[in-house]
Amino acid sequence: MNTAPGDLCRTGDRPDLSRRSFLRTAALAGGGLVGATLAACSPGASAWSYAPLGPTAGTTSSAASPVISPTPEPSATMDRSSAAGASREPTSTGEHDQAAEAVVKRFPEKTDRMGNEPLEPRLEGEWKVFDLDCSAFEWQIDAQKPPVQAVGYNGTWPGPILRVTEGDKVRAIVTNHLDETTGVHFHGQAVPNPMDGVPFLTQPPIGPGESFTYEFVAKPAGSHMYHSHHNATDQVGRGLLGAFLVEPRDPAQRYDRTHGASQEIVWISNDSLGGFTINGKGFPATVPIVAKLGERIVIRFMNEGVMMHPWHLHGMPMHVVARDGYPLGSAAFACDTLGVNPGERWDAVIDCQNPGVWAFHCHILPHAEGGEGMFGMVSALIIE
Ligand SMILES: [Cu+2]
Repeated sequence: MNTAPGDLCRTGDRPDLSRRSFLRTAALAGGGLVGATLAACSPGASAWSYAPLGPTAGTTSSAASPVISPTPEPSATMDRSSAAGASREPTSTGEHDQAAEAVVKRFPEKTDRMGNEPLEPRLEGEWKVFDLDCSAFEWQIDAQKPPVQAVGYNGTWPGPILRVTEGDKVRAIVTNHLDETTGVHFHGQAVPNPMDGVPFLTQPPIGPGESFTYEFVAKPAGSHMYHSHHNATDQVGRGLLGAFLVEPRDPAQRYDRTHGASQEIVWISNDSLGGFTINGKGFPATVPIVAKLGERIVIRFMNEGVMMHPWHLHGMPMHVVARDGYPLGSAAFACDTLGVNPGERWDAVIDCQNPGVWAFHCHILPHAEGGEGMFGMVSALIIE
């Protein structure tokens, strides 16, 4: 497992993301988010290729996944229209500037706990066993707002990252500590039908206090997810979701998915109870991606929400190499705005060649910026 700079973002401590460090980088960029030098952003650029690895070559077997997050509305009960923040009227330009600056100064804001922690499986014979406990808990989307009543796997939103290799025998023992029924779907996996996790269609719902064991052979490889498939608008909307990553067995194929990236970021969006979030957090409690100049990183975008989000990176293009776990091969493309529909996963490689603090946000503006500044689906790529 790598310990890339961004990994620090996953801990509550974020030692490398002190205000001093952030401001230093902002200064480097020429004045922070606003003042950052505009980059020559030419999507389609031919500069990027599938050529052999440069010095940034490394393995991306890391389970690491910095958690990024954005800030929704203060209320624990979600109202998407007001969560937009756009409805708030600043009384003057000065007040707007004050609020906008204050929220940026809080970034990256520490919250009590983060999701996306890797969960190592137990080995039982040739089975890789994951224990998943469904429970209800309070979850901080933003440190200055009341926590939301969440549900999740193993106490976090998103749940732990489950990582296996193609062909592994996977056993997931799901125990329901909720006071409601549930079921787990391994989204993108070619499981035997009775293991598909759709209550009343392929299995009885898992009742409170009950357990259900899912067993299947991991395939196909790629970026996948696991989530509730029962009362899902509510349960997934409140955090019953996580990343299920299947590494290709063939090392060459593994390269096709990461292109030697030294840092991997799982980026799960959601847009229900907690407002507009990345990995269960809203700006300024989202976690920036921190990379070294020249580093190559890969982002696994996953959308567990109910609406499409066009992710826009300032300053440099993204090179999209896989969709729903399937490598795009010669159909890979460059862009700076990538729409990710509900249920989709897209893998994008970024060559961090432009130093500075770059905004990285959903470009549906009511999901990201309003009268009181930025919120929700906003983070940053910090290239040092
Ligand atoms: Cu959006």
